[in-house]
Amino acid sequence: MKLVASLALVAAATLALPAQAQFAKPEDAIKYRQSALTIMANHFGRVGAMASGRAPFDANAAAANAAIAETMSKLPWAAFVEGSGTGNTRAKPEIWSDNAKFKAAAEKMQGEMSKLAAAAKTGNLDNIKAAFGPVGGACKACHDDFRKD
Ligand code: ASC
Repeated sequence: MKLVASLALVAAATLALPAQAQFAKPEDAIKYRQSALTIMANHFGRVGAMASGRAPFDANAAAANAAIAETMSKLPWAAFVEGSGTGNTRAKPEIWSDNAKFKAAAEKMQGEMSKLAAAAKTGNLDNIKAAFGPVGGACKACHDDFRKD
């Protein structure tokens, strides 16, 4: 079916995007990953406000925000290119010297964020509360090891 084929192409192009990300200058890569993480944190924070009761629970908003955070969670990693560890960045050299560990930490966060997005889709606040903490823990673990204070 043509439509299915077209959708598959779009999906493939979208998934291939991060891996193909090209940056003219190290600063561009730094700006890109900081931007992605900023947007992710903003939408993750909106879900957190509901999970903690600081904002009224709105199931549709929670699902939409968690979906955005999940999408954003996939983007920063291709921008940790070699040579982008100095300048306007708190990235630690260990990102590149211990890259397998960094990748594992990044994947852990993405996995927890996907679980949060799935929980938010259920429309059940208790499911969201249960899935929220592990995401924050994964953010923190990576910051502890790979981000300067
Ligand atoms: C957030 C955010 C982070 C993490 C971290 C978790 O909402 O912006 O960087 O959670 O604070 O400890």
